[in-house]
Amino acid sequence: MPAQRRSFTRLLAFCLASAAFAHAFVVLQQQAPILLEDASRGADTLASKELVDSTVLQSTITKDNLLKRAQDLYEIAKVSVDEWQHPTRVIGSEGHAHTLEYIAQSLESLGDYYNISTQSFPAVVGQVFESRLVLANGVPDSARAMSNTPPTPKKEPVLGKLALVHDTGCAPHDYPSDVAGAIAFIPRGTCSFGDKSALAGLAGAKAAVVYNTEPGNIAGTLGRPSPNHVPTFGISAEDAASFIEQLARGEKIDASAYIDSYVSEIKTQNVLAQTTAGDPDNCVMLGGHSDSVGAGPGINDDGSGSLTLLEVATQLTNYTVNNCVRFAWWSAEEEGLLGSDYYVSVLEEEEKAKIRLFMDYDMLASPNHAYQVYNATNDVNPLGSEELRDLYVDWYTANGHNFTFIPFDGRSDYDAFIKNGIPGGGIATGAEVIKTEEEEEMFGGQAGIAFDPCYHELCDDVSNLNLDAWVVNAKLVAHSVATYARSLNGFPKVNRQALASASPYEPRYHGSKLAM
Ligand code: DPN
Ligand code: ZN
Repeated sequence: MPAQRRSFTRLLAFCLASAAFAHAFVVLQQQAPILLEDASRGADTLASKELVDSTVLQSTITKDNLLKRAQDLYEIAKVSVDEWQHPTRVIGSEGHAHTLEYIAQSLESLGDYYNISTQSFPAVVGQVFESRLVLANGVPDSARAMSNTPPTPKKEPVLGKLALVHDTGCAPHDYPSDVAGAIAFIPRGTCSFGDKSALAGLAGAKAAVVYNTEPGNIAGTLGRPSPNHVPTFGISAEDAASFIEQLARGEKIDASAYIDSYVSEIKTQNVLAQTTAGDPDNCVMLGGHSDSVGAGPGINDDGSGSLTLLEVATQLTNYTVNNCVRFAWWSAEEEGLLGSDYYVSVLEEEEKAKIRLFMDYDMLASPNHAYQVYNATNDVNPLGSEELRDLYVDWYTANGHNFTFIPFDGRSDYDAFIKNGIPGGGIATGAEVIKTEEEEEMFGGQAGIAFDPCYHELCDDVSNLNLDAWVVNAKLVAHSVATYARSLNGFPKVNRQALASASPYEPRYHGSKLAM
């Protein structure tokens, strides 16, 4: 990463952090008795507004407004072109920094309807530009540099003997003395790739190769960078087999490793906005993610969700609410749900209790769309998830739209909420999965191709949006907000005391998802 961009990112992080601090300061001041007069004046203005109503809020959603926002977001993604050679809003890019600014400034322009804050957290960014592993004069087909690997020194090849590591390579004594100055050859399993790389580094290895112990390749990440990491590859069990045998027989194998990459830990930010009106002990929360992948501008994933939130947040300011509404724009979703994970991880128990439900809005305008509802049932999710699911079902049904249920399997930002006892759910329009004949009958579009053929690709631009599906879903988002902002009567309350003894969970799509 060029130093110039790094310093810009740092500057932005600083500005956002300062803005958050300034804002927190203002909030504190408003709560001080001396400013009570101001606060009550604000309340008068709110009281003169009508209570939010679903039909009315839905009627404020227009294709023009959504499209304009998508066009703006694409222009923002283009700010990254200098450095990325294409539009992107990946964390750490200027396109993402400008996305955060756009969200924060749009919210700030809404006056004092919301308390706005940003929340900084660490995330790793990295890219592998080029790599090559040579073992005994041959290049194993399956060899791939791991994500977040450091480059080889001066981005030049390192040479050494291949040194077989004992057991799983998860303890220092698994690394024999001949690892020093060599390229460590380590089996997969038990501990993370990052741990293996660091132990190899501590044993003096110049580089490391982790080989699979089950059929197939390894697409892994070293996770958080460590000064002990060495340049690290993964190879398949098939490619490794003959080398393991040769090394076990005591034969020597020459190896060379080359990686051109960068990796660094940056700060990125979630943006949050909470209505000043409404019962702060009973909040309706919803979120989308502000970041895209590096490959493209992410206008559907998740421009569509995060812009819907912004539009609904804007329209909501014309009404008052009974329950507080909290909007979140998560960062680093694409790096493994980092922003939402961080947010929930630092919530006190009593703060968790105030979030009555969390609604996830990730990909609402896929070009070959289906109307998908997360099948969040109460038997395996916090109580209330199913009521939320049924709100979506009832709305699609009442408005004459077909829908399908999709697995509520933890692949988006709702996961940290439900794992912490907060009811959750959401809707989506599909990513890489291929549309079936039956779904073509239900939703139109084309069977045999993906719901979003541009998922995580450069072509996820404005032309990738299905605007009609987007409007439908944005109205449903408005409906969900209006319904619960008006009343949570009858919406179940989670017994959080009973939860305290709940068992820990195995995350699947989180930051460490590919680490072992
Ligand atoms: N929205 C996708 C992403 O951020 O990469 C993840 C996703 C895809 C979630 C399909 C649910 C279903
Ligand atoms: Zn997404």
